[in-house]
Amino acid sequence: MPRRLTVAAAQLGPIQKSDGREVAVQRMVRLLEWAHTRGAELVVFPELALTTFFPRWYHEDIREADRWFETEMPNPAVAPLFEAARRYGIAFHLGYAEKTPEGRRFNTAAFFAPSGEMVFKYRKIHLPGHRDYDPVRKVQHLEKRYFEVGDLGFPVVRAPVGSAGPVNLGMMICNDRRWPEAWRVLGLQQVELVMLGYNTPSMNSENKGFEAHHLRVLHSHLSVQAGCYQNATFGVATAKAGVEDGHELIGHSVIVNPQGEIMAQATTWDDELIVADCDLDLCAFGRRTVFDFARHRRPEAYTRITAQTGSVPPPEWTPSR
Ligand code: CDV
Repeated sequence: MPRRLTVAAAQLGPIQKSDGREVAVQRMVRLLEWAHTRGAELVVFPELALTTFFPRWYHEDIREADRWFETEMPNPAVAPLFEAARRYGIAFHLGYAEKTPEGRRFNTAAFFAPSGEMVFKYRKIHLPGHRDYDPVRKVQHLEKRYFEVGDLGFPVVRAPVGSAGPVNLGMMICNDRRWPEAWRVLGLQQVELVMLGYNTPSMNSENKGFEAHHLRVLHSHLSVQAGCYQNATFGVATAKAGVEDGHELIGHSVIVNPQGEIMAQATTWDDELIVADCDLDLCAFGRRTVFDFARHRRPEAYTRITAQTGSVPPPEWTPSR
């Protein structure tokens, strides 16, 4: 009996700074309605889906940014989303800013069963950007100011989803997708579906404010396609897209199969749903052939991966005469 799962990426168009959570939630409910119409059993929403991408705004006192954070999940503002998920029987992944009862702040994603029960949570590990106001940048990227590095590792959980039965589920958030180590940690736990949301500015503000548009999208797709292929997993990568208060984010959300092929791709910078039917048995094929880790991996040769953070120059060879 094939294990088939219909998944969707629910891309969100821009959310302006002045938009309250009810604006985002209303749009997300509409996306869940579309997902239901199109037979999706699992929906992935973007990183920090409930608000504008606030790390572009500097606050001297980080407590001033607390209005962007959720102190509990679910909460009254997201109740319509949870009601819609229950009504349609759809499981979903939601990215949000989390402030814990101890006052710790994380860039978080959680996966919920249609009942609203939280199945598991992930806190972003690879935080890009900087901690202090940078006068040289045209746009700030203050994730290192507002969030702590995630403390939950890269968990994979086996949980029943839709008609597929139990599925090995993993998560990463935005910048994590550029790090092969993150994918491999999920691959080593036999992940079958990686859910990830992103907010990627069209401009690389570390590159004197310019980088060709097509490279931003190429690098995003390259990372997800390579990660899926090399770890024999499906991936759903969902963008927040379009122009938020004058600042442009790339779209191009994709669903990728374990061969690294794009199965579906968003074509707008707006709210858009893309859907794909996944044959989860394709993951086992990758895991027993080229990426049979038990047979082919050589961890004894990879010690630098965990022993070292920055790169070091290699020994130099000079001609003897
Ligand atoms: N939200 C992100 O993590 N954005 C980064 C940008 C800053 C490069 C990304 O990897 O897309």
